[in-house]
Amino acid sequence: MKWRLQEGRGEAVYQIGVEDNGLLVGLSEEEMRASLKTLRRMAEKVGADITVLREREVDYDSDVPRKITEVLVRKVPDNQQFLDLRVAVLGNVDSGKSTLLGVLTQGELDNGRGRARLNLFRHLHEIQSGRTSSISFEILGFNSKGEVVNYSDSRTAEEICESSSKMITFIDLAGHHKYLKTTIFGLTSYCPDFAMLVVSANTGIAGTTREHLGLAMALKVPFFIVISKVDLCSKATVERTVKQLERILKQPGCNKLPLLVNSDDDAVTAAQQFAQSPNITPIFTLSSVSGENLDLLKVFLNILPPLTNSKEQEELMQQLTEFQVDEIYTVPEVGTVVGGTLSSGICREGENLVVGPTDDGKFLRLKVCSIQRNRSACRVLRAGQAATLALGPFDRSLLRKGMVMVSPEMNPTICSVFEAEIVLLFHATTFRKGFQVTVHVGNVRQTAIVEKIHGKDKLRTGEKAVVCFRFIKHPEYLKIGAKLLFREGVTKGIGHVTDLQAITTKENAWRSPW
Ligand SMILES: Nc1nc2c(ncn2[C@@H]2O[C@H](COP(=O)(O)OP(=O)(O)OP(=O)(O)O)[C@@H](O)[C@H]2O)c(=O)[nH]1
Ligand SMILES: [Mg+2]
Repeated sequence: MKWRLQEGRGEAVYQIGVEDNGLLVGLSEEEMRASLKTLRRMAEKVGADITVLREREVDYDSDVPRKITEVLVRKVPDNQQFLDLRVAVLGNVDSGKSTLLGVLTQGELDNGRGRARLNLFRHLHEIQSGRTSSISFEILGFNSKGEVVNYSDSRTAEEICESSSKMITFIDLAGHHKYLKTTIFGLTSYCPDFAMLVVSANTGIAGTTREHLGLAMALKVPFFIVISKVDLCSKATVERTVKQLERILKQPGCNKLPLLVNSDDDAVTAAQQFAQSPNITPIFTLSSVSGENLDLLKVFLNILPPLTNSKEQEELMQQLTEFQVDEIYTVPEVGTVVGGTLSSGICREGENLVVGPTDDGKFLRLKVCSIQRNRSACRVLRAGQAATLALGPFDRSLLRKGMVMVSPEMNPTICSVFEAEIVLLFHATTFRKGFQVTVHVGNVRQTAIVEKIHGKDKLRTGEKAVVCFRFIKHPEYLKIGAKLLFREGVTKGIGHVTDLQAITTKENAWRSPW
């Protein structure tokens, strides 16, 4: 059990009544009771909690009824407060993303006129227009019994963190085309484990839905689908939208296996199969107004495991510290605060790091004064975790999104010129030398100019090539192999970084800005 929990990063599902070779023999009531008792004792020994997910009767050659029970065992690792997952929320404008998150995280149903989303908005113009334009984070916790912990019975994020053994952080993104840049940034920089694509039942696949679906696929973020607003239309309309989605998912370009979730049992199966093969795409049909099927999504989210295994996680933690700066704030009495994700290593309170590159390619010293996760204090941050770091008196104007904060011994390679192997997905004008595009790589977002296309003069839709780009403003910190996405108007492409023209940062000994 210890090993399995470690493998599953704190979670494991046990099937009792299934033989090692997969034969569904089932157990009699008496045997099941004894087995569960043993499992419970094992769990107690390692400090884990267990929840029965479901019971099934099996058709086995026997007079007495025999059952199979599936049990979720969860143990929060000693060095962690809770298990956590990040889910980016995608979908067309008005499909009901913010509303669904409002309902999940506040615990109260919507009135169909935008009540539930109010707490999620960050700007006055968002409240007035009802349109999300920025990126906001919402948390939904589950306690050790698999029950939801949210604002309905907790007052603060800190309270939610304290009572949860698993925490899902939703990244609410904007559906409107106007904010696509911000939405791509949300998807590339916050390293979500999963994406949830929300489609309104009454409009079906419309507007930016296809584009968002394409983005999740290009960035290889496993996704599941929520068809919202089923209260607004007939069963037949909902079915039509499901069919439309299934057809698109099965197309050769997507190659997904849709799995419609209609019962608790389906939700358990969906979570387990999804974890084993991200090609499975669970589909939920629900309403944030009537609450129909909302429970199925909760069952699914409670069991959904992280897809990276503990070994990859260990390896990342062994590397030097690297924190991606995604947001910058000034907080009264605290000073400059940055939000982002620790992509590798460990970061402790009081740690000295360097941040850069600045416009002239330098890295500056700074000290991490304190760390917060989900608005509560945290002493140690581990690879993969998102957090906000307080930097005390550090001058905010020296920072920008897209910078990294790294260990001083890292000698980060920065570059203005880099090469990438790309596929041109769509273009309107000619893609050739001199063309300018917005390049997204992780949290880096900058206009770059095409300097050279290897072996070709120009590129056509669907063609592959190695292309040399130059950032027009300032150098960036990039890594070979990083996924890249670029666009300009309707021109779009994806690929990965293959080579960098490194600018050495060694000679510019770390400067102190104060
Ligand atoms: N009847 C009904 N209305 C819903 C449901 N979900 C959302 N709505 C309404 O749909 C409208 C749009 O919802 P939002 O949550 O703002 O949509 P969004 O996807 O976040 O939109 P953007 O952030 O602009 O991309 C609001 O008026 C909601 O009250 C639902 O399940 N049923
Ligand atoms: Mg919204």
